[in-house]
Amino acid sequence: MNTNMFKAGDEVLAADSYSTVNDIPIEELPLPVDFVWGAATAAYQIEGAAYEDGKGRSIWDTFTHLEPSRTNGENGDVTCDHYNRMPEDVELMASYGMDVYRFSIAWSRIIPLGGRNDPLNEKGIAFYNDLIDRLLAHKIEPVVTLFHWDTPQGIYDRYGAFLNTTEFRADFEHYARLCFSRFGDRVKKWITFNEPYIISVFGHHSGVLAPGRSTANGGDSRVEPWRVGHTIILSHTSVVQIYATEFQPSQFGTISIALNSHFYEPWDATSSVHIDAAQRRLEFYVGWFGDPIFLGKDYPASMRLQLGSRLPEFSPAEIELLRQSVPINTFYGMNHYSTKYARALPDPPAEDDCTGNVEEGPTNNKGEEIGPASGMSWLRVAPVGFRKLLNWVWNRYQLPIIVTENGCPCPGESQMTLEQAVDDKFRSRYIGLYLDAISRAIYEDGVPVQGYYVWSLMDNFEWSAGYGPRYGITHVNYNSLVRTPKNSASYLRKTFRERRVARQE
Ligand code: GBH
Repeated sequence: MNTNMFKAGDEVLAADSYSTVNDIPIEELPLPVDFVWGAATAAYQIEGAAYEDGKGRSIWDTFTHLEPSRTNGENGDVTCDHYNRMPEDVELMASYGMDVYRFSIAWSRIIPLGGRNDPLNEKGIAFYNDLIDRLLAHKIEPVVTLFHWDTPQGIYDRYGAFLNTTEFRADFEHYARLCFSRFGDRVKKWITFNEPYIISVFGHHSGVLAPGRSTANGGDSRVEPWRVGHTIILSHTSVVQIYATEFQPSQFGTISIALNSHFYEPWDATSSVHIDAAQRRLEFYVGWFGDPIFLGKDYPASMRLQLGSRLPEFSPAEIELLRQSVPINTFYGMNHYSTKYARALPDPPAEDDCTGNVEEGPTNNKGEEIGPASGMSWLRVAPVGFRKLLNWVWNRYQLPIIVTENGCPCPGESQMTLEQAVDDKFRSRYIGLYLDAISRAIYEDGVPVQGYYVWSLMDNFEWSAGYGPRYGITHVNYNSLVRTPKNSASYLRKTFRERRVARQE
């Protein structure tokens, strides 16, 4: 089986000659006047205060304290301590000139045990109210993710969380209603789940992320990922229906989901076998969730064909619900970092294959690399693939796209002094190139792209890789917790000031 795709760490410590990206020209092409930019974070990665003010434990509090460690010996108990430093962080965002800020709510901070009959934690609710109010006072639009991986431990202990579709769905509906009713007077953009593919496959197949399940660790990698994905799709659909019927008429907001994917180029561009493999890989990554949610129909045919009865069925009533829910999702949230080559595997797929029987990597049949490596070996600079993914998604789903995450660590950044880290030319170039790809997609291809949220506002706890990789446009000293803006923050401010122009077409 393809082990390559599950390596989470793999930091690149030094730039090799090809890794400088200085050879790829940046054009700083225009973007529409109403294009919005901002930064994204997730609760567990920045908040800390893991046991403060009545917060309940999440599966990440558990996972990061397992022995032997599965998170590089590190945890998010304190991380950036954003929970206690939030006012300072909002000032920082204002100084960057951000239009929007995407953050996630820690479910177990507001419902400590997570379930629909469990007590609420008003102190946790007050924290998010304060954050939202401060953002609005600075004219920064809050974009809220309901779920960014930190399942309440309480519901995992009770019924395995995503493994029990009926129970999870009911608890998620209750949690979402609470968020809409307490925050929805001011929050106008909602994202239900962050990256269902990662929750399903990295959490319940390779076990690299919490809850760390795999065949070797109490799970069953042949079936659990598909069950988890099914639960996410139905829970998302219930919650968008709830929003549309109970809240949208008075709150006037929008709601969708954030799907992540690499783009895939065929390993051999002259062979239909590998061209098909690249397409199939995208269907297994994006179509898995996108087709039911945005097209209101069953999983892609390629998935049904390979997975048969391991892939759960939608009942006729569920298909009808999916179909009715399509128009409620008014944008496509895209998390995207890089592109890979897809090579068709010659043998029939393993029973636990999640890829569409594809091997993926950075090099094609001619030995060409897809692009220079960033600070992570999997994260290659490949803006052409980004433009192609924007087109692929638009062609398939016909929805305006918001880039809800994009960014990278610089090569060697984890080993740098503060002065070196702040001078993050590599990151600015990556961002510049990816913004050019957006401009081309908009003006040359006609793809409606509405916004760009850089990952991330600040260096933070990078899941299984701990505090190694630094994705922030703000440096964080994890001893003093001092924040220092990197030059990419000024680059973003400046480039958006200059390249947003009114154009007569
Ligand atoms: C996002 O996940 C998350 O939403 C965010 O929390 C995280 O901090 C950020 O990206 C940076 O990682 O299979 O070889 O491609 C991105 C999920 C994690 C998927 C890394 C791909 C690389 C291994 N990605 N993973 S590979």
